Amino acid sequence: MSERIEVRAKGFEKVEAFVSEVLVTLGQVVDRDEVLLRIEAEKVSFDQSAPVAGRIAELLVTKNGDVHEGDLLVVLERTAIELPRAPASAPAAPRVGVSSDYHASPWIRSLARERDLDLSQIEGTGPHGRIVEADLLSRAPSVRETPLPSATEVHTPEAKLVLVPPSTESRQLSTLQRTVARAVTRTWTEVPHVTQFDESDVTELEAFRVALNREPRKEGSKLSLLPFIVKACACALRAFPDFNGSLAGEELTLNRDVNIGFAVDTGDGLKVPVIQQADRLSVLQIAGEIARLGDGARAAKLISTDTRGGTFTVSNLGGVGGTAFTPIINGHELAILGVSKAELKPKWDGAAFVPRLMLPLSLSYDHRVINGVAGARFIAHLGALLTDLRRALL
Ligand code: CAO
Repeated sequence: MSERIEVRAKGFEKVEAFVSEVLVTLGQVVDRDEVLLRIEAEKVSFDQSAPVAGRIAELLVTKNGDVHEGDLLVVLERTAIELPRAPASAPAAPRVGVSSDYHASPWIRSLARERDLDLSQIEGTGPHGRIVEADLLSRAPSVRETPLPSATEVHTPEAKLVLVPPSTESRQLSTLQRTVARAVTRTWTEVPHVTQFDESDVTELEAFRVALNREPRKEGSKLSLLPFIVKACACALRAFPDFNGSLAGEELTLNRDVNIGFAVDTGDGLKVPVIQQADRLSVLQIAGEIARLGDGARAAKLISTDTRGGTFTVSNLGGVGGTAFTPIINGHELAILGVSKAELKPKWDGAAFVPRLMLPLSLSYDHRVINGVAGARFIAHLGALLTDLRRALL
């Protein structure tokens, strides 16, 4: 009569884990608590021990295989009759492939190696004279400071420490976060992105913006840098129509309208409302649209037409900080502009270093359609427009 005992992965919810070592083979007889597998998860290793003594009836994992919560790892066959072992009084018979005449699991052998202990000099106090962990600890008593839990331990060359599971709390992603997660995963995995970095001297533009904000205006909305950036992008897209397209399968569509989406942090997730026909709008009109759509996004009051038809996206993190980032292309568009925080930097003007306000630009584009030269030209053109928006009139 034999009883089958399933050994399943436990404690790996929401953790990426894989088998780093398989320490047993099919048919092998193991003791209770003998280590069967070593599992790596988030840079720490866990030992999966045998819950009972028995024979390995099924080994369902391989080295480097993924481990998920609840996976069946090993099936042990526990026999009613005690499994054959060497008698305790007699010296243990050498196992095939093992040159020593002591009885110890691979885990004990590796511990002994770590601690530089000679197992042939240690008398085992386990079943049938098997060397167990306590026998090693009596030789090196200082290594463990707290009692051993059943199966979760961290191993370092210096010591064996008990892993205290981190205190956690979990929550479900919101519907918006799930939608964004699916969309960015698709684009990130399907579209070969290249990100081109540059910076634009926006000293004069910023001075112009500050001066404009001091003027009383009917529209009322304060001008940030973003409407100028959107306007410059719209002009650049007119000059480089190949960036204003979309790719579906192998079919490239170039859009006649320039509809620019901009990323809004809603607090609950990311939304990208779209400024329709941005190339036909003035900077003040664009600022009005940004205010309207930004408020609508944060209040969850956008209607479907507010988020449709985008042909290019701007993600401005300049109000937050950072020097550069690699934005992920939105939907089936071909490019996206990431903007980081403008900073005063010393620039050589031919005679001396002068302080200039430099705006970091990060342009990600679909390399299936846009090549590196075009990417570099587009971002240089955009930078020149931001340095002197009068170029938009040309
Ligand atoms: N560098 C330096 N300063 C910048 C800047 C930049 N790149 N961009 C904006 N600023 C300044 C603005 O000019 C404004 O300055 P003043 O207070 O002196 O007028 C200030 O920062 C605040 O701007 P803002 O963030 O309120 O306004 P905005 O028009 O730049 O942006 C909006 C509006 C809706 C896009 C923004 O509120 C937002 O949600 N940003 C987050 C975008 C995001 O999540 N991107 C990541 C997407 S990828 O995960």
